[in-house]
Amino acid sequence: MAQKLTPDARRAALESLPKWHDAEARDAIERRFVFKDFNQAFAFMTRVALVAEQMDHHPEWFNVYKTVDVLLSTHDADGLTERDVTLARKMDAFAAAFG
Ligand code: HBI
Repeated sequence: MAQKLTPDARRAALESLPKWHDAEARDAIERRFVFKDFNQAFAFMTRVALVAEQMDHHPEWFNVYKTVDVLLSTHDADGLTERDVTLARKMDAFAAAFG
């Protein structure tokens, strides 16, 4: 089972993920993605879904039209783990590719 990040590791992770921020009421990180339109937003979600399945690690997300709000946390660890950081990096890369 993935272990919760230590405070130092968590701080370093967030510094390496400048577009993400701490969630309010949970040991989690959040980011808002805004795309050109709904098609791009959903294409992004589809691409992420494939990786989430491969990783067996899934985002908590909310989509309205061209916006996708994402929260990442590890349910098994009830907090932020390396798996969340890895998925966040992959999501940033996919979003950058979508332009
Ligand atoms: N996704 N974010 C997240 N956190 C988990 O703990 C998690 C998951 N996807 C699948 C998963 N765990 C399974 O490994 C467990 O539910 C068995």
